[in-house]
Amino acid sequence: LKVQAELRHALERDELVLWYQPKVGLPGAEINGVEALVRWQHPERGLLPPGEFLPAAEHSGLIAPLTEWVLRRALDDQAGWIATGQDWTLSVNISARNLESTGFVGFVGALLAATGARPDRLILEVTETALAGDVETAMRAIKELGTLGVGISVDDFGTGYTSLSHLRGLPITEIKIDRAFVADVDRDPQSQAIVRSVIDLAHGLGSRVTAEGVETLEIHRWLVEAGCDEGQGWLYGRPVPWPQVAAKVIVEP
Ligand code: G
Ligand code: G
Ligand code: MN
Ligand code: NA
Repeated sequence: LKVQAELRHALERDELVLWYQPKVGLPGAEINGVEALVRWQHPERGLLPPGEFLPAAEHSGLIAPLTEWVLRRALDDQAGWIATGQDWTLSVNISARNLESTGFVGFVGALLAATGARPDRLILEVTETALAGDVETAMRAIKELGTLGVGISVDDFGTGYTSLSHLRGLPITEIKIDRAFVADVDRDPQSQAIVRSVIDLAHGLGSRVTAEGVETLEIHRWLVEAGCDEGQGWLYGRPVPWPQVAAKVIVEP
């Protein structure tokens, strides 16, 4: 309860901050886009990671204003980097609760119209578990978001409980392979089989595929060889405030 009251104040006092992590094209690792990752600059406890306050936000109804704050701020930052000539896509994580709330799609549409942001440069990341709750409502919202022209990404793919049948008919533009499978993909035959099939599945559905948690050059090389489209992870760049976003470019013979 204390954290809820504090979080309400945090939203009013603008204590949340967004950091961005690069998403890079393979094989060269040029920046294709960035993912916004929220933090809370708490007056006493310092910079808090999302795991410390997102669950409370989701249980208290504060996730709606929080996601709205994130989308507004992130689109504003994106306008800043577009002004400096960086045509990066913007990925924003949304919660299952957002998809269940009636005003959400309308909010996104109105915000795009008000800011003039290009819908096809915005990607909304939905975790697989978002499709495991009120599936009908979530699927309807995702279809409506697709109609707005925004990209839809399935985050942490492979760890949730989604039936593959839920993917059918959804306007999915990207699948992100969970870092649990990526961490040892250069060494473990089972991870290799799983990652290869997700790459195949994504391409078969006409989507792009992104590997999360790329930490080493060996993993990067394996993903390039396997035909993965994009990577994200500490090898290329950690989350940072947007003016500092840069990626380690990989040049191989
Ligand atoms: O940045 P970090 O690795 O601590 O993120 C931890 C988790 O928090 C990730 O799974 C990420 O998807 C989630 N997350 C980060 N920012 C946001 C946000 O703005 N909204 C939502 N709903 N989840 C977020
Ligand atoms: O679930 P989601 O993809 O939204 O989570 C993003 C989270 O993953 C962020 O909190 C980010 O800090 C973390 N992350 C990003 N790259 C790496 C990485 O290479 N290794 C590890 N262990 N975590 C990462
Ligand atoms: Mn994500
Ligand atoms: Na993820």
